[in-house]
Amino acid sequence: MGRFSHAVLGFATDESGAVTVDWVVLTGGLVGLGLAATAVISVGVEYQAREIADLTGQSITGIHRWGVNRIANGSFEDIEGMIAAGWGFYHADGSLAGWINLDDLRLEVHHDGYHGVSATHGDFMLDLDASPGNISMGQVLNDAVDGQIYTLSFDAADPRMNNGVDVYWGGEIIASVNPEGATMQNYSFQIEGGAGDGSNLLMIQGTGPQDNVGAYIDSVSIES
Ligand SMILES: [Ca+2]
Ligand SMILES: [Ca+2]
Repeated sequence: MGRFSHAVLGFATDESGAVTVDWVVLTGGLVGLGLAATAVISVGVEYQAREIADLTGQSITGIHRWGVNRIANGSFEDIEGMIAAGWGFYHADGSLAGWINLDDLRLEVHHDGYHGVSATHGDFMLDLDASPGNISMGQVLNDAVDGQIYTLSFDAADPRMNNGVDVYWGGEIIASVNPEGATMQNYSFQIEGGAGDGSNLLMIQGTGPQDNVGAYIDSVSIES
């Protein structure tokens, strides 16, 4: 359930998997558009829904994606164009598909099984201590809805047991985790759209000794 200045949205998924959208207009702000005070619409009339959503400054396609991971390349499987190394892959300019490199260091994707760590999805995972140094990387959720609660989830392992993972949302630190050992552990947090500085920037940062081996992460997701 998302709260807006003019409307409250209720979403439900029926047994066939189709999404229906119930709109209850709370104020007279939309009456000028000729809408009924209460209207039930379906995905089939998305154009109308988009008009309403635009009034709140939000995209209906963004609001819609319940149960969909909003993080791009959160499993680090997109290695297109990357340079192969014995341990994995990297781009010469340090970049990584889907992610913003926030510290000018190289973002390095490692093979499943490296240092005894198994990726939790696919063939690759990310090392938060690259060559050289602890990295900071992030993604902006451009379509995050103010006040909407999202679930951030990722898996992390630390075979050297001296590294950690700091997580920031909207410029504020929300978690500092210390996985212990080579077995991936799942971490999950609730985050709110527009919280902190309002940037909707997720930032993940490696911590610990800068010795080219850091915590490994995989399966990063943000879902509503
Ligand atoms: Ca993966
Ligand atoms: Ca390290």
